[in-house]
Amino acid sequence: MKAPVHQARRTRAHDFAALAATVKTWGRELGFQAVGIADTDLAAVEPGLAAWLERGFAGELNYMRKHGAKRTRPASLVPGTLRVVSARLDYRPDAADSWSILADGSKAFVARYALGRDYHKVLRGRLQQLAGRIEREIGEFGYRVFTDSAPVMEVELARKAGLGWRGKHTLLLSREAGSFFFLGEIYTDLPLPVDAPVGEHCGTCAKCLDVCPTRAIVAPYTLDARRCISYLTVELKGSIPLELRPLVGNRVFGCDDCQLVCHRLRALVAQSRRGTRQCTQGGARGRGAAFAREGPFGAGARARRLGACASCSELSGALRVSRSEEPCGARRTEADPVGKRAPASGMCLL
Ligand code: B12
Ligand code: SF4
Ligand code: SF4
Repeated sequence: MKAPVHQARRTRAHDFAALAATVKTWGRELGFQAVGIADTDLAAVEPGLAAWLERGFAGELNYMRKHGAKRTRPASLVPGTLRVVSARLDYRPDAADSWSILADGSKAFVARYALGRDYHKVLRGRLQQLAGRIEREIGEFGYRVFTDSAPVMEVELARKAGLGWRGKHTLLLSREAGSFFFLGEIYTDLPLPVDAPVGEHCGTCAKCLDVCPTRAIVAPYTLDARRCISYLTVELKGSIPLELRPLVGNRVFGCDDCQLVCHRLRALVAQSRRGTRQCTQGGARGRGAAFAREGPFGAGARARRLGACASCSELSGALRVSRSEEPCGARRTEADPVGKRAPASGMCLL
């Protein structure tokens, strides 16, 4: 991968509008469901990010406080960046059983995003291939690829690139996929034409705020990460605060409640159930299968190490589960993934 963006040596003038269209076609060929292009002006969200940090909503997410203005000024992170090519990769749509797993105390719920391969590697690989195709077409150019791997405002950039609108749960939503997708991007010095944002469709709905077990969405578009079960079960290094434990329930890795309740996702799940949902990944097992079948590692593998079956989220027989109101004292270490999950879920996995 090219390190800093440098001035491209382009031997001929390019039709950047045609190139943008070609990049989107290649993106689809590489398995992305949508690709859009944004400029780098994030001035409108800078005050919101600063306020979020100031209110302490980042909790122990120290990486959110580092890097100064690099997060909101792409050219400070990668000098020369003019445009951001933003890409959407859908993950498993088979959310139909989620509520029944959540309601069954003998099962452990793993957020749907964690059931496939490590998305960082999958997206990065595909974005790198996309950049490689551009390079073969136009010659050397400046770029870097990212996915959840650097100080990048991914959701806002994707919104600007027309990939969807911001839901009140703060995630990006699209008509086709709800919010069950990952985002990744290519920072580039190519002056590609930008896409227009799409309209927002939340209206007066507030279901995601109401359903959140820990009331982490403290206002529309504002999340207190310290209360979010995703933070508590995936990011937090210490024990989960006692008062939040009963609310975490059997969610052992991440949380999807605010997405599952959303009418956009529910519509897609219903289509999936009826078999009328069109496969967008070309796999015989339906949308999401291509992503899932690439092999187990990353978050999915971490979940499996806990004894949670990737496809049904049932606890394996190897683990006996007992409920514990008290902190079990287990601490996260790389060598002891079970111990590290136990306090998170409020369950003692002995
Ligand atoms: C930190 C982080 C978290 C934290 C905090 C989440 C958060 N909402 O901030 C925690 C650990 C809780 C988390 C959880 C999850 N995450 Co996360 N996370 C990130 C990360 C690394 C940074 C997000 C960030 O910048 N937060 C800071 C806040 C301040 O930013 P913001 O939400 O954009 O805030 C703006 C809005 O509030 C806006 N705003 C304020 N008022 C208003 C009003 C209106 C009208 C509007 C429109 C906007 C607006 O202004 C603010 C400032 O810009 C991104 C990857 C990345 N580099 O971007 C992934 C990312 C957002 N996460 C992702 C995922 C999948 C999840 C989970 C679904 C995982 C799970 N199932 O458990 C949950 C969802 C929880 C939720 N409801 O957000 C995906 C989301 C994809 C998508 N469809 O949008 C991302 C993009 C990773 C990726 N590459 O795919 N995550
Ligand atoms: S992921 Fe769960 S805990 Fe976090 S905001 Fe959504 S519903 Fe609330
Ligand atoms: S549940 Fe309602 S408010 Fe929340 S993201 Fe979906 S449409 Fe928007």
